[in-house]
Amino acid sequence: MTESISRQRYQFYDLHPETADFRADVIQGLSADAPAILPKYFYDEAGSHLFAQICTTEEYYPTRTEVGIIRDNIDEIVVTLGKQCLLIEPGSGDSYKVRLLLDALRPIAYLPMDISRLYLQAEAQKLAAEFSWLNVHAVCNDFTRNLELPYKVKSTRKIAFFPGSTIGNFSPDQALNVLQEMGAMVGTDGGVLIGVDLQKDSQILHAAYNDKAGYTAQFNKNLLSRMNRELGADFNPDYFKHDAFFNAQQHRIEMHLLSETNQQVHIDEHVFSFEKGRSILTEYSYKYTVEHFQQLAEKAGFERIKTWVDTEQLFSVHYLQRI
Ligand code: AVI
Repeated sequence: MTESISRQRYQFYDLHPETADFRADVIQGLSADAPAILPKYFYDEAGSHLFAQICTTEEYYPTRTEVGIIRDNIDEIVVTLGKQCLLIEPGSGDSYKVRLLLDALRPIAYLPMDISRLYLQAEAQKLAAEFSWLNVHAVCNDFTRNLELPYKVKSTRKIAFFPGSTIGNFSPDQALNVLQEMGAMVGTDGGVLIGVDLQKDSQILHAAYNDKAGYTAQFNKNLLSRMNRELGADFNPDYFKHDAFFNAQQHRIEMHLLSETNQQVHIDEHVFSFEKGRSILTEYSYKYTVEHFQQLAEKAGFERIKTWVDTEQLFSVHYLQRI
């Protein structure tokens, strides 16, 4: 379908993403030699709420640092990206950070993309009400599987906005693939504005994933409660311990749930045995150097146009242009 940007300011496109099968993925993940659960399952309602709380903690620097970088460099960001683009945000959630860009960037339209249909609709409509001049075209999709646009727009530059270092939750191979898909979506001359967490002193990293208030531990353990709630599992969250550490060789934070005792857990007819000290891997969060991320971006078919970093060199925001 080819269409010009419609005069109707709010539109909703449902690309009918396959809803992931939580039960099948959990059973497969827990049956593996190294038990693991995909990090996307953190984000049920309770998990999303806990993540928002993590972002407010003293120790979790990425959110406030990225916001600071965007605020401090907004003029240069706008000059670099250019106005009047089609601004696309895969995995837009509450569209919080894009609000920092909209008034200055004045995109022709903003396309938030999210798998959570009702949440997306609510947040996109809120945004359209808040920015009375903005075209908001919400797209319900699973960006990890399908990054097609719902319509073709000729002669408008497309820019993807991918903040928060979500790219770090993919392995480097997967991250390369995500960037390539984004490149295909934005096309020649299109670009990506992306937030990437940087390698740093391991104590700072350790603290960020082990906040004193315990929100990250609750966020991690919420996976166990979620399996109990939704799958009828019988995990006792008290018998598992939040474990997050920096793996310096792999340049990544690893989050695990460690069994504190020998125990068995049931889901349907499946029995999972955990010896004391056995772990369930729940998340990787890769940390890059500016140079390593640039190499990855180049491999994915982008040219790095500009990188903004905070004065403490904690976090980076890159503008990449598709070659
Ligand atoms: C969403 N993602 C980039 C966060 C991160 O830092 O990897 C998720 C998170 N996990 C624990 N704390 C925050």
